[in-house]
Amino acid sequence: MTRKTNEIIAVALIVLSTIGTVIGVFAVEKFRRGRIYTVELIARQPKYGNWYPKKFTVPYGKETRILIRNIETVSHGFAIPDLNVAAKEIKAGEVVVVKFTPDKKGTFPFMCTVWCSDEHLHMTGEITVE
Ligand SMILES: [Cu+2]
Repeated sequence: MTRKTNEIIAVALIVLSTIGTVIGVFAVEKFRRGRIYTVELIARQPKYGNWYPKKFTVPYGKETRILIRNIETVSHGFAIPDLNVAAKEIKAGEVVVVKFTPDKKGTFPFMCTVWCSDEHLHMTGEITVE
């Protein structure tokens, strides 16, 4: 083989392995995303609308993440005591992600854990695992 042919083969191998890597990364990412169940939750004081949604369902045994978006000017918190899930303080304007795998079926309360207003104790909702 000539030197030129060797160079062409080398370049072809580099191009193929690069394409293969890129396709592989996308495939793994798609698979990973498909495996995680995502819920988006908005946090508001009860007088401004409360949790939205106030009730939601997640699949039993599947890795779940909840994106909690605080669209207010006060801090909120988040906890599902029955499932051992809690978020740190969610400051105004922040998004906090909690990840867990529901290991119990049923309907459980979730609530705000930071004193946000005089209606704080009404800032509750329900999560169903089925
Ligand atoms: Cu609160």
